[in-house]
Amino acid sequence: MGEVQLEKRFQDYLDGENKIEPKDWMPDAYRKTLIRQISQHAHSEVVGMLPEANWITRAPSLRRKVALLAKVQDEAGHGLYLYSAAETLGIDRSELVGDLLSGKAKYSSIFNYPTVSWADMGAIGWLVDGAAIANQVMLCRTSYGPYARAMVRICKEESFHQRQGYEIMLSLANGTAEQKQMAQDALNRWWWPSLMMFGPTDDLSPNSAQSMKWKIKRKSNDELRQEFIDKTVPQAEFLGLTVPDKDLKWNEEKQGYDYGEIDWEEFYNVVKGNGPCNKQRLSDRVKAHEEGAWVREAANAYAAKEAKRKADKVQAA
Ligand code: BYC
Repeated sequence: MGEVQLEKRFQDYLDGENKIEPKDWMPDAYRKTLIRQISQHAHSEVVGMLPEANWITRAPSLRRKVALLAKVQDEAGHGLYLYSAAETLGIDRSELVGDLLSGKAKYSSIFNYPTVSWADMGAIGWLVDGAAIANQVMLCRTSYGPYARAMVRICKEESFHQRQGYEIMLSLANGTAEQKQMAQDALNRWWWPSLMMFGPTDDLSPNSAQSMKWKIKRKSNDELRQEFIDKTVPQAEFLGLTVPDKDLKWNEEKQGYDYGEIDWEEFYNVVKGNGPCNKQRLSDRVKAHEEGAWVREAANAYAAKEAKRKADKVQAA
């Protein structure tokens, strides 16, 4: 069968709502797009541990510390599921990690902002994990089987993360005037960067059209951003906090909120590596990778020993 026919059969298969599995035929560009997206997603989970890990030792109570520790640990697990999903596409994890550490690979812009107060732990859980859920629920139906299955488990854990953050915001918002102000300041800091997580507007999103056709993405960047805003504004109102957008207004006709202009210059600047914490995040990852070399070496030595033991056993039998 020629390439054109194979591609048509592939598209028909997707249009029939079937999942693509690792050994199925797929166009090269589909494979590349998935490797790009899944690895960026994995890197985001791993780099995403850093802003919150910064507060584990300073959590205000044992209960908060335990919850935050569990959340940060979950993010490491998400990174591992996603690297495994990417590996099913024929790429080696060390290559992906190498691209992250050299600064070649992208990860979510949101993790290049600093966490300056405890309230940021609340805002991250509520807004950042909230935005992640909005995006990831649709990815549970993505067309590539291993990615879709990883997302189901990740989404369950993300909803705990979101509630953990909202509960911190609720305590602060119902606390002293100073605590309420901390919560408001955190909302002010994280609102706009959270909206940027969904990526550029649809007309400026180079990958969207093809990814939607291949059913990798099920909803567009703007659709998801709108859903997130519509869900989150009432949550801010419940907290008694103000969303920092003077143009935010309910639009009866579209049954959704109109919102102000996102600062896309800031977004592209952060994506290019010039955000407030890009350099620190990368150097922290490089340091962690170097310091973890002995663990990888030990695991490899153990795997080699086990393989030899098994081979010797077979030979002896
Ligand atoms: N930041 O054509 P577009 C978490 C890039 S972590 C940086 O729309 P696409 C958590 C984009 O990659 C959850 N770059 O792209 C962890 C593309 O660049 P290239 C993270 C961005 O892929 C710890 C270019 O801009 N979630 O939950 O169709 C603690 C053009 O964009 C961003 C995921 O990764 C950005 N925000 O759509 C707490 C979800 N946005 O590669 C929480 C999986 C865009 O062409 N990813 N770019 O040079 C996706 O769903 C999609 O990749 C996106 C972008 C919606 C993000």
